[in-house]
Amino acid sequence: RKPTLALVGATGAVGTVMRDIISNREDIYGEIRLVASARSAGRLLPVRGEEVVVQALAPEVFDGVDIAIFDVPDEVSAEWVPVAAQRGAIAIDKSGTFRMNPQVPLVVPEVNPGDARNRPLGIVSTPNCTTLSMMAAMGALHSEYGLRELVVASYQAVSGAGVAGSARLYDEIEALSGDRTVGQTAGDVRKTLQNKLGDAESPFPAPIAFNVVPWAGSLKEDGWASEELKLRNESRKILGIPDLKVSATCVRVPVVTTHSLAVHATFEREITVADAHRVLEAAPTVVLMDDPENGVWPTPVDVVGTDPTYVGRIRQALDFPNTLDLFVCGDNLRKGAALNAAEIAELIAAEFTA
Ligand code: 2RA
Repeated sequence: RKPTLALVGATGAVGTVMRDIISNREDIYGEIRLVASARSAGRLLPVRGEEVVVQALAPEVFDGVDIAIFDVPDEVSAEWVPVAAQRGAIAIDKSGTFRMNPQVPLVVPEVNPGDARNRPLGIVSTPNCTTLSMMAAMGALHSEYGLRELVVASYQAVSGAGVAGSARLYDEIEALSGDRTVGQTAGDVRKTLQNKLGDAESPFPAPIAFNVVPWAGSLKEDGWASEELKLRNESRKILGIPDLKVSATCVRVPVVTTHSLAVHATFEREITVADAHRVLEAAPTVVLMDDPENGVWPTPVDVVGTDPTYVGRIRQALDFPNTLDLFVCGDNLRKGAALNAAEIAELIAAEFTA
């Protein structure tokens, strides 16, 4: 039978992309319920070409639901994912709440699809978008060459911080445009933003237009940002390498959507650029864009709105044997969030129709 699907957080940045993705992939669901906070209840939103009334989050909305995809803040997931599971739905959760719980699989369908079947709590987690941006590529390389170490710098888009993140970048760019002297003196960008935008709240701890901000997420021990620790812990769990060495620096950049990562990856075995090309060309969800002589490499503006993981700038590290340096781009709202959750839902939906 066709499973009933609930999309929880249907009105957010990821929820909007999720409705689009579900509407454009194979139609495998019976009913689709849209769920959001009480504030959005009653709104009509399109999915599969039909307008559907948004329902307020409540225990009863999960009655009769087979699969519930959650894209809501951590604290909302902590409260409501167990409610959905208890009411019989298999919950696919995008938040950070359950990802590192040993009883909850953390799944990237290209890398560890089998893990989705082992879900004693009825919960499957989907990774953070920063981790996801490189997982299809790193999983493919790991399966042949054995990954040992990752040193990563991220270039994260503002929509990773939701609708408010994109809105803030557009507001700042508008406020700064027109004055061709701004950005040339320390403090002038902050001053102009203060004059034009006043005390309007920003999701970022520093101006994001005309800037890069070496901070993403919340403060954790010893000065680490939560995004950096997620990259480490989640990569280990997804790839099944508990002792994978990972060090990351996460940076927010003035890009609307699509995260990029500069990756320094060390393998058990010697690996050449040609080896990496062969493996990545064969990986169905990876697009190789690596022809530096002709200026071919991925950038966010060429990648945004598409599904694959794009890889370029692959180089054999000069001073590090068994190590490659490469650059990865992935749409943080699609593969980084909604698409991965939709793909997990499809794995689970297949159990209903099998
Ligand atoms: C960000 N990775 O980019 C986060 C979103 N979960 O802010």
